[in-house]
Amino acid sequence: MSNFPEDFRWGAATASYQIEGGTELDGRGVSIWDTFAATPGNVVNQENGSVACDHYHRYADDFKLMTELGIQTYRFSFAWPRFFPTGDSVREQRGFDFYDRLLDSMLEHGIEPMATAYHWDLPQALQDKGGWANRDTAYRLSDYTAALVEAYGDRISNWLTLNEPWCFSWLGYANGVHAPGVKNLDHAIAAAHHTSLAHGLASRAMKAVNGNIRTGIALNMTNYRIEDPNDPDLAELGGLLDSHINRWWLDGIVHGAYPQNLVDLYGDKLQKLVLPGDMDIVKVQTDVVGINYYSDSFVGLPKPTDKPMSEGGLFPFPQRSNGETPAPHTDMGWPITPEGLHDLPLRIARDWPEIKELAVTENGAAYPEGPDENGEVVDNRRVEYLTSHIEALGRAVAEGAPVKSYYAWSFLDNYEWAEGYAKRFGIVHVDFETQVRTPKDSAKAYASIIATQGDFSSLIKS
Ligand code: GCO
Repeated sequence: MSNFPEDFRWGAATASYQIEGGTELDGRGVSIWDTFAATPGNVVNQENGSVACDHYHRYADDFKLMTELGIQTYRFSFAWPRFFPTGDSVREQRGFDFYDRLLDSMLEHGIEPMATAYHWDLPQALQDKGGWANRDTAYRLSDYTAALVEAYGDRISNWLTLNEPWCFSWLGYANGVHAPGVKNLDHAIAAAHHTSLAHGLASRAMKAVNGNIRTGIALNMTNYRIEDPNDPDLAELGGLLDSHINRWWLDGIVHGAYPQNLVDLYGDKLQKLVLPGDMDIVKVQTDVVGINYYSDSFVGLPKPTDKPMSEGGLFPFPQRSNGETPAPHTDMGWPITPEGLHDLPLRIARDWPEIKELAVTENGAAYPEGPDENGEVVDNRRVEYLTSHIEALGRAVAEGAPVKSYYAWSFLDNYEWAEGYAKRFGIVHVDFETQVRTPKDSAKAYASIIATQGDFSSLIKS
């Protein structure tokens, strides 16, 4: 018996810079990730997305493989620099034409699109003017997303404005481990506000073009497990972390206000950025919230590695976080905590009941397994990760969490940002020398889950 309703949708997710390649083709402009990857020391083996999975030329075969696995919906992202190479109003028609072909192929294969307008590949020309630390970028994103809906709103119903604004604000502008590699607290706080503004502006601009579409946002979220909730310092830190990762964008969208503990902490660094009327823009009808969930976070005794931001730490507050996390871990060093995908959707439904639909827009694990002597990819740990998380999600759905879809991250092994190609998240193996795709055992397990609508009783071998 499955916990998932008949209309629950099963998908897979990717992102433009991570799979497309073709970064020099058809007038595409330079993105901040091209620049960041070209800077020695930023990315493992100084790898970049110039070829990646060559999806730019192989998308039809990839969609064929998706249909063979029974994948019903595909979360992909548009590359802003293909449409507007310098981030202003100068259009590159070849970019529009490429995604026209890609979308038609997707639809011909019977796959329902979910489009992410921005998945981190900002035109470099905008970064040259400050990027997300510059308020104007929010308005440029709004114009860009309106142009996307004008071109594709007749074929795409489900749109996400931004992917993980926390990541590209704080990893990009606070500790600089992601593009554009800035290390500046003021810029990070500005990016955190301007991305909220961008979602509000873009959501309205997109619906003004086509009122039939649904707009959303994908947020990386987690459950903060505090080792000793009775420890006032840990409780305070857990509250700051929860506001920082989980509440900032959702409180803005739903309540038109940022979490008070961060407003107090940031003080004038934030107040000077928030102009009259901004929070009325930030507060916006959001039809679906995408949850990118990988693992829980543990707030406990300090670790020697905990550093303040001034020494490269990640958070703008006293670093007493991240106690030793329980094993086992994935190849990214993330603890494996499937119950978190039961708890988190229910927490969101409890704390933000105004959000009527949730989607798990990313969930998956990095493991290195490749083809064995028989050409099979036996990735039992990823099979276990996916089945345990989907089983936990099913219980949350049965308990009332309004989750309507699940997207495995990722369909293909791909460019894992600063890790380059060293970390493999795909349910399909990619040989980056030959571009040969090989469905892993996890792809076959996922196909079974889809075929049985997540009925694990039928999957558990008798
Ligand atoms: C993210 C991005 C993905 C990553 C994935 C694994 O969540 O960071 O959306 O592009 O590749 O999450 O880190």
